[in-house]
Amino acid sequence: MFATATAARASGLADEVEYWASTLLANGYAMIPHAIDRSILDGFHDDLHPHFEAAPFCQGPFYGETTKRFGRVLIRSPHAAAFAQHELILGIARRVLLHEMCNTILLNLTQAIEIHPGAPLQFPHRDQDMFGGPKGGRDYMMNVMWALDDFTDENGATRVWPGSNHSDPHGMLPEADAISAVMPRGSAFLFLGSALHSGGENRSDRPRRGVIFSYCQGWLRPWENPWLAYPPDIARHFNDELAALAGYRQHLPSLGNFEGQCPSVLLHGEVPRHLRFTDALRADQMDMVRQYQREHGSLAVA
Ligand SMILES: O=C(O)CCC(=O)C(=O)O
Ligand SMILES: [Fe+2]
Repeated sequence: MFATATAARASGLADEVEYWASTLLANGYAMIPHAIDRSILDGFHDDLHPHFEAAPFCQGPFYGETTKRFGRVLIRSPHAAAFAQHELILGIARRVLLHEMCNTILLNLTQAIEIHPGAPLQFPHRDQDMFGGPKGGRDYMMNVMWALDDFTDENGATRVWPGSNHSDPHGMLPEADAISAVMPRGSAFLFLGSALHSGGENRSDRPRRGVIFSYCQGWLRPWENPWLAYPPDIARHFNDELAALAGYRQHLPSLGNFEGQCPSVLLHGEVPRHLRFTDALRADQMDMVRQYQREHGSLAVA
């Protein structure tokens, strides 16, 4: 009975992941209304409120001088984990970002953004331009903008150019083609790293609060340095999946290791002065190594 219910739930989740991932890949964005429990949303907002109050306005025309931002959201509220580890959203991120050469995802950043009245349109951009690799037909990252307030056309809802993930990765598009992510608080607005977007203009008399959780392929250097944002003394209080998302996991083969081991070794008890370097290879790489050893008569073949 339990197994059947679990299997049904798993296949329901897989179908949902497929639905949202194909919408996202087709249009460059997808909006999931009311994607989190109201009580979690309220608790999260209450915890972040003093940080929004205390944060200084940003400097520079991109961040916006009438906009406040702060990072390290996982340490600002115990509710942040429910957003970072949202089961459906993680499923979508994995579906969109993982492939045979990319076996993990990372939190690319967590960032709270408060756009104040009078803020102008933000410069339209594609977030994956932070990464220097080739562009066009590939996605290195996926963003999730969580609405802490209702997002409206007047208060600076994020804008996106539908289908811009398929257009010239370096080109701008007409202002008139942008749409606003108008959504009730608690909704999640997903957009690809290749999608042209920007913060909206706030013509209302109240600030607009949102929080971005973004995910990138695990072989990339995340925008927000996770090991400084969440050093081992902090990350040891995270659950295993959250710690892995925050960088305490290797991307095969052995990328991001600590003394030849998974960096999660730093989160559990005493760390020995010397650790044993331990292979963490992709299956195809391990096969090649074993094959080589067989052909060359190595004594070390297991
Ligand atoms: O605040 C927003 O709606 C979007 C901000 C954004 O895209 C960015 O700063 O990269
Ligand atoms: Fe952006």
